[in-house]
Amino acid sequence: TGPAVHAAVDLGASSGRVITGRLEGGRLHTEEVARFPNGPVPVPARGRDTLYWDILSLYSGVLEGLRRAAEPHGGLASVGIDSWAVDYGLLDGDAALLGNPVHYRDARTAGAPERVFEHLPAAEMYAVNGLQVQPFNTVFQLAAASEGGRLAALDGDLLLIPDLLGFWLTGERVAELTNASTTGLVDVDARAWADACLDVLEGPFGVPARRLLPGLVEPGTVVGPLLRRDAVGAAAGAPLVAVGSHDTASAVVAVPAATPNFAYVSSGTWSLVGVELDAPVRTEESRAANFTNELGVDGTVRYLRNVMGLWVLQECLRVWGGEVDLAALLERAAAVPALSCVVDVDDPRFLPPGDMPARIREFAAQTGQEPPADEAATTRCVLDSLALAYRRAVRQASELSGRRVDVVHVVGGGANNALLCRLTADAVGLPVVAGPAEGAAVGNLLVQARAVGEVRGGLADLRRIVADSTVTRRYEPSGPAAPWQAAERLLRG
Ligand code: LFR
Repeated sequence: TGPAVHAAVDLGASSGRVITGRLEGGRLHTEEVARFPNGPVPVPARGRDTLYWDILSLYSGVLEGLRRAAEPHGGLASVGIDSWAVDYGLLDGDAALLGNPVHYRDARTAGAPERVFEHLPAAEMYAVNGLQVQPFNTVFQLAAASEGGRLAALDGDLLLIPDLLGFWLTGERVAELTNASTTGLVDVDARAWADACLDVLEGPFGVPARRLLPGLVEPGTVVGPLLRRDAVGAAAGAPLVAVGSHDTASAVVAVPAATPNFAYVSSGTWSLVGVELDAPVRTEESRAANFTNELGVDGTVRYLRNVMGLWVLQECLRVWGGEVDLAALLERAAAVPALSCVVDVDDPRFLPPGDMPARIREFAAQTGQEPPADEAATTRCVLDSLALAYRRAVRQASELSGRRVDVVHVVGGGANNALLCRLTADAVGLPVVAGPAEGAAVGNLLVQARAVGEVRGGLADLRRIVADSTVTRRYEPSGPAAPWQAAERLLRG
C-alpha cells in the first residue's frame, strides 16, 4: 500500500477546493483534485435583495471532490473541512435544512450590534469573547434574524458551515472551536460557550441558543466516519477530523515560521493580519483598535484584525467584466507611481458587493485626492491601500500584544501576488516571506495527519514540515518609510 492520502476541503468566499496531501520523507505533497466556484447570490425579496450562499452547490462540489480524491487510492486516510467563518445553517427537529444560509455580507445586520449592546455593553462583551466587532458576527446575525420572534419556536440545530457539511457527511453534530470562536458566543478564556452572550440571545432576542448549539470540540478531534458510499464513493469510511475549521485557523498553522516573532497576513478574499499568542489581549486599547482574539489550534490565540483584502480588487474585476487579464493588469499597476491615491480599505462602504471603482473614486474625492484615472491606477490604489492597512495592523498587533515581530509571513492566494508582497515589505519595513499559497488546505491536512497518528508534535513541528515542503519567496523592504507615514496621516489624520 502507498502512503496515506488525506483530503482537505477548503471553502473560500470565491471558490471551493478539494486538495489531497500525502506525507513522504517529512514533506507534504499536495494536489488539487477539484475546484468549484463560490460567491454571494442575491435573491429578490420584499424591499431589498437577500444575499445567500449556494450551499447545495457547494455540497455537490464537496461530494464530487471527495469521490475524485479517493478513487485512485481506493480510499482516504482522513478528511477535514475548513471554510470562512461566522455563517451557519439552521436545521429543524428532523434535521432538515431550514432555508439557505445567508451570506455575511447581507445587509440584515445593519444596526444589529447596537441593539445587542443595549443589553450587553460592548466592553462587557469584549471582556468575555475577546472578539472584534464586525456586524456579521454570528451573535449579531442571530439577533437580526430573530426579529419578530421568528426563531423562538425553533427546535433543531445551528451548525456553522464546515460543521453543517460535516453533519451531512457523518451524521454527527459538533461545533469545532476555532470557527465557533468567531460567533461571539464563546468565552475566550474557558474555550466554552459563554453564558453572558447566550443569555442575551435567549432573553431579549428570543433565540433559543442553548437548544440550537451543539457541543464544542477542540481541533484535532475525530468526528466519525464518512457514511453514504452512494454519495462519496471510495471516501466512505474515512474518518472526518474536525481540523481548525475556520480557514484562517488552518492558514495560521501553515505559516512556515521558525521563530515565534512573526506576524502573518492570511491573504485571500479577506486579509487577516496579526500575531499568534498564548493568551488573549483584552485591554481597552485593544478593543478600541478592534483587534480580535480568535481561537487557534493547540490552545493558541489568533490576535488579529480583518483587513478588507483582495475582495476590493475582485469586485473591481467583476465590474470591469470578464476579459481583464490579471497578470497584465498587475504589470501595468506596478508601473503606476506609488501612493498616488490611497483609500481606507476598512471603510464600511467597501463591505457589500457593488461598484468598487466608483466607491474608490468617491472616497478619493472626499479626501481631496485625484481619483485613479484607469484600471491600472485603480488596481495600484487598491494594492497600495492594502499594504498601508497591513503596516498599521502589524504595528498595532505588535504594540498591543507586546510580541516582537521580525518577519511578516504571507500565506494564501495573495502570496502569489508579487507586487502586493513587495509593497507589503516596503510599507511594513520588514522582510516578507510569501507562501504557501494554499495555506488553509496545508494546515487542514497537517492537523488531520496528526489526529490520525501519522505525524507527532506541536505547531513548531508541523511548521517545520511546511517549511520543508514549500518554495517560499522572500521580499526585502526597500525605500524610505516617509511616504507611507504621510499616506497614513492622510487617512487617519
Ligand atoms: C476569511 C474569513 C475571515 C472571516 C471572514 C468572514 O476567509 O474566514 O477570517 O472574518 O472570512 O467569515
